[in-house]
Amino acid sequence: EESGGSESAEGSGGDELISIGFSQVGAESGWRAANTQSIQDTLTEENGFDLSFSDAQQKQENQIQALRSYIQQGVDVLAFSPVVETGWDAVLEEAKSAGIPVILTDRAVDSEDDTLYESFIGSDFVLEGEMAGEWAVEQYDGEGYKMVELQGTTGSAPAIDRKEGFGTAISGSDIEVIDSQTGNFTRTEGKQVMEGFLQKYDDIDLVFAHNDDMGLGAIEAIEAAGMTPGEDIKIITIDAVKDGMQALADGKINYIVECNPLLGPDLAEIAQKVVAGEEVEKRIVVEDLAFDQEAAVEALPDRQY
Ligand code: GZL
Repeated sequence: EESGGSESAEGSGGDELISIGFSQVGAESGWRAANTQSIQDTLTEENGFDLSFSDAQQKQENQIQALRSYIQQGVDVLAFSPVVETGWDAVLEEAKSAGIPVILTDRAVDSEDDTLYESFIGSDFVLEGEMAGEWAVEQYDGEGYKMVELQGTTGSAPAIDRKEGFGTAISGSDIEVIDSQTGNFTRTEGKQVMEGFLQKYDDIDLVFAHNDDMGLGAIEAIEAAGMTPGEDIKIITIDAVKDGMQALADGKINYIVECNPLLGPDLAEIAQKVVAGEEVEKRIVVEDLAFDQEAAVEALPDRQY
């Protein structure tokens, strides 16, 4: 029978599912795996969605291709996590012309025209960098520490913003950044870059890695060089995924700022509102905690990801 009244919260009335096309960055890190799990576990048929999901292997051209194919399919709504900030205006204009609303999750785009997307759901990466840097200053200022930085994917919002936030926080301290390179958010590349730093410098005191996975790679390199991570060389990372929290509890990392990957529920709620033609907030900031070694031991048993 006809579904009367306004569309139900579970979807656009009755048996009709909301078709959503999602372009994911890739599968580069533990964070990304948890983020993908959250989206796939939430945007299900029983929750009123018909999800089309694609993994772009961290390539922007693959994301643009996926978004174009979803536009062709005529999905009700598009969502994606932009691998880098720039280069999206054309495909976002195409979505707008096709009358298909777009939701950003996790990472931001640099588009001037914010009518190109309905909402951006994600953490405040500058704040994450500041939280990490402020702890470093509290713990290590005044000791002439030399620091190396493992940056995330070049041009990505988290890499740009975490670097900015950390740099601002340590600017009044005597912590000296002696080198900074991208490890592309992966464990393998984090290890390779750290090996290079260890060959180049013999006085590294601190590593700031933009995510746990690169920090875990740095741990492997530090141990292979016969040193003790967390003691000879301190490590601060961002994400707080299970492997990172275990290393923190084991004393191999000194501090982790969380970046919550469980964005599925927020995305589902915003997508339902957008399809129902309701107003949605342009920016939804996900709250992040932070953990030292003691807090990690406490929190580990209950961690969902
Ligand atoms: C942050 C997210 C970053 C994580 C990395 O929201 O975009 O990408 O910090 C992931 O682990 O690869």
